[in-house]
Amino acid sequence: MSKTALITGITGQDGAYLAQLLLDQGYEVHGMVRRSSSDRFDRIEPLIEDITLHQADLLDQLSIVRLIEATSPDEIYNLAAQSFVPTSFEQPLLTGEFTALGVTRMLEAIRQVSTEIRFYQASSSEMFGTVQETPQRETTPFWPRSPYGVAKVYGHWITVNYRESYDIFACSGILFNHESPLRGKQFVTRKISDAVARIKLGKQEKLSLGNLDAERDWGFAGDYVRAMWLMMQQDTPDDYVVSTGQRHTVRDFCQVAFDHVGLNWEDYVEIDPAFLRPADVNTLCGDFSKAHENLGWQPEVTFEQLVQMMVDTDLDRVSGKLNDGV
Ligand code: NDP
Ligand code: GDR
Repeated sequence: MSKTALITGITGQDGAYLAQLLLDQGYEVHGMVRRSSSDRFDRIEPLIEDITLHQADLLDQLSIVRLIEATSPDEIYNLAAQSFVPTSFEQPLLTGEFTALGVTRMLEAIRQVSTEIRFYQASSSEMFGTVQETPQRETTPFWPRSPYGVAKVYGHWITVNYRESYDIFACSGILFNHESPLRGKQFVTRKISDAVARIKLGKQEKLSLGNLDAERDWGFAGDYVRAMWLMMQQDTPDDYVVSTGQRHTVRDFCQVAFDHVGLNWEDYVEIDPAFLRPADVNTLCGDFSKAHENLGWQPEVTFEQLVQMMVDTDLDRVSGKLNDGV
């Protein structure tokens, strides 16, 4: 019998990749979307006939309970969050409501409807912040550096707590930065790939960035949603780091992206202090050996392939060959 999954945050980058993966596995897929004055379903447009969307909101407990009752999912993937770190400094309370308390609302709804439902929480490498050891693993202490990171620490521990208190199959995936052509344009990787395409095609002159020295462990979103699914198929729930184990700076990303179209990044990139953060995370690098050993998971797409894939897709978009609205 086919399984049923409910994805919160289905309109986001990971939601789109995960929905496709679950459809490919034969799941019935339901997605939670919040009400908006316009439908922003660009990322899931190709799947729209194959999934069912429902209105509910992380801020509204009753709407979540009703949604879970109506869809009777076997698995819930909680991807919805206020996910942009700079916004969390501007709107720390709202970030706490969505990204921290939203997790408790989901878990309470599961307690109320059925503790047989499996739960995945989208935890983040931002929880490591000022890193206490390198590479970071499941046992590395957290030291978050933004209201977003702090909210994710709460979401992580409340997931662990509900697993221990109520015997819920609840997993927390500690995912390091993962990108794709569906990444939002505010995040640095897509900001760069979009700018490279525009500059190459004569539609933009400069690219303004903040901290070029920041190091991230960047992987491909398509690989990372596979790890989420694998966690939910195990006999026992657990927490896993998902990463590539490779570190690159924002400067490296610029270099590979501009090189790909035959341009020198230093001719176009300028620093704008407006993009610096009150506190930044300087370096992140994950050890995914537990995911490799227990789940058989490893990343497939390399850093260079990822950057080139993003630049190529943005070249198609900017030149009008691709009109997906993303
Ligand atoms: P996106 O920002 O692309 O997507 C976030 C999703 O959450 C959107 O679908 C958004 O809906 C939804 N959402 C936000 N607020 C609410 C709300 N109040 N009620 C209902 N839905 C809401 O994020 P990603 O796909 O990149 O990330 C998915 C999850 O994984 C997030 O929790 C993120 O914090 C976490 N994460 C991401 C990493 C990454 O590198 N991408 C790494 C580690 C963790 P709308 O379209 O309406 O805005
Ligand atoms: P991050 O991703 O904060 O790691 O969170 P982001 O791409 O926003 O920043 C990465 C690093 O790049 C530096 N940077 C800039 N960032 C942005 N957005 N814009 C710029 O112009 C710029 N210039 C330099 C930043 O200072 C930072 O150090 C992402 C999100 O997806 C989170 O939801 C997720 O949890 C983590 O990844 C893991």
